[in-house]
Amino acid sequence: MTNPILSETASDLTTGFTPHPSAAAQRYADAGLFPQQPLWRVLDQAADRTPGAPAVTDASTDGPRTLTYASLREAAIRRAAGFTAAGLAPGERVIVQLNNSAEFAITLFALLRAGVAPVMTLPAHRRTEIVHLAQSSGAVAYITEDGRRGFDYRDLAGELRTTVDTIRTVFIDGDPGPFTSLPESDPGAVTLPDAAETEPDSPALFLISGGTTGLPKLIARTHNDYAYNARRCAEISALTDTDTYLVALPAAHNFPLSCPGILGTMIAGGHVVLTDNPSPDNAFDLIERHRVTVTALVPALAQVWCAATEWEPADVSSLRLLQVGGAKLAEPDAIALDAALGNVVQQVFGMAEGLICLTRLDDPRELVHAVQGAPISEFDEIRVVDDQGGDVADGDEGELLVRGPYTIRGYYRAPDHNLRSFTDDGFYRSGDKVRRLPSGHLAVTGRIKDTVVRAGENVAADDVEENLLAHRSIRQAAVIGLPDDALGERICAVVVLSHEHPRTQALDLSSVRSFLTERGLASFKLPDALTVVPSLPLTAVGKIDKNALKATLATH
Ligand code: OOB
Repeated sequence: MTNPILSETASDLTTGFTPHPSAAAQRYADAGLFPQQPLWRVLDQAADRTPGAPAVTDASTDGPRTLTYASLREAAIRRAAGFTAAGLAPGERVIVQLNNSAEFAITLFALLRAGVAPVMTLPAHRRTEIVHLAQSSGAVAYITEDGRRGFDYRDLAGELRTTVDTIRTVFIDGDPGPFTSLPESDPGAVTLPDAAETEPDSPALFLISGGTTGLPKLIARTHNDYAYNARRCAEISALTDTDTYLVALPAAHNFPLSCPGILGTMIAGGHVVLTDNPSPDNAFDLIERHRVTVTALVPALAQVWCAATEWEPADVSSLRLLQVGGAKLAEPDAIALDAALGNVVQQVFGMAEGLICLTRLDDPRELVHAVQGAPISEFDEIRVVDDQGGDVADGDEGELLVRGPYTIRGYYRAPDHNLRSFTDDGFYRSGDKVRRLPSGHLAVTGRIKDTVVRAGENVAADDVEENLLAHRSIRQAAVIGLPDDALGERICAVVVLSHEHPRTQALDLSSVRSFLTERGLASFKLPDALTVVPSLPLTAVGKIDKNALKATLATH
């Protein structure tokens, strides 16, 4: 099957890539924001500075394996030579789908060294997403692993090869079956690209859009913008070579990859520990064993960690920064985390498309609990607009639009989406509803399109959710609209009970409605149905997946 979007020049990396307009690019470059080097140099420079320092520890296997910066660089160069000898050429795209491991780091840097652009898919992606991403990127190879962890990616590889005809090679970490093992070659036997051959404003890698509607889109991040993203996050989080960062979320996601994540930790010369098991019993042990200082979680996992501090015996006092982002961290949860772990929370509001907001280390704790952060760059241009596109006053709610040095000007090879997702003057329409404080901090209040249209009234899901979360018995809440003959849509509240709720008692709709009424919620916003579930479905990175919920509940 060939992709009709792709033209004859589809093999070219920059076909379908939207760079910054030249005036903006010049302004960013003149300000010295960008390193003007291939992203590969992040590892190369750390290996020059501190060759013997630990770079990555793979805690995903039974016997942990540590690579120093020098040995990681050497392994990456040998693998880059292997990929080149196997026929991968500079500018080509490959799909990478690996679990958190040292192989992930070696492979990522190997591809960057070989000038090949990885498409950073997540382990939870399946056939629909992988086929779509391979087609839209024109990928020539698929790099994944065997069936060690309950899912056999070699089956997916077989389907991919028969469906997408650009895929020439499949490389497997582990038992390759009918495919090829991850390669290694003598770098003397091949020609790897020179730093000077890399255009630093061209795509270094592709992230996947996190949206839960439709198929994911490709986000091209350049050598310059991605290094800048990682460096600013590392500076704001005050990372140094004494820090150890635990990768507990899927490593290919922007948050643990570059905010500051793996790349930011390496820019600072620190140590990266990777695990694919973020459960508190495993993660707390790793924090104790490796004296982990920084890690990043989504709110659902952070809640689990917070509860586990009550019974897990491991000493986690080395942790100085617990970054939480990807979805809204409720204020009571932020307060509880700070209390349980000692004022370690940093809120992170970010997107693969670019903009990253962080709370600052010296922000008052009350502010850290209440807002999702402030932009990391003085060059980030933020607008908060009403539905006519006019700017709202500070403190008022509106849609967040953003433009800046590390925010894309267009999705890769998606002209139709770009017409909708970007303004004429190049602002990205995030779809997020925010309030901006005079200090520049942003509080995220919801998604602009996340509404239930009930009997002609528009009800914002987040409004009802926030009020539900104030109920002692409710730990998590998702409000969705379900088709209804009489109302158009009916409001369905799906909740997870808190530990404070008496086990023997049901939570009933009428008592929840009375509770919400007492809080002052308008009667047309009250849920028509209440469903109690043991847990909510999550996306590939661990955000509440409302589409999955709607699909399950609509069939009931
Ligand atoms: C991160 O990136 P994506 O691309 O998976 O998702 C971006 C979207 C945002 O537009 C927003 O809707 C939501 O996820 N989001 C948050 C949030 N952080 C992200 N909503 C509320 N509060 C937050 N703190 O999710 C991502 C990328 C880099 C760093 C952190 C998260």
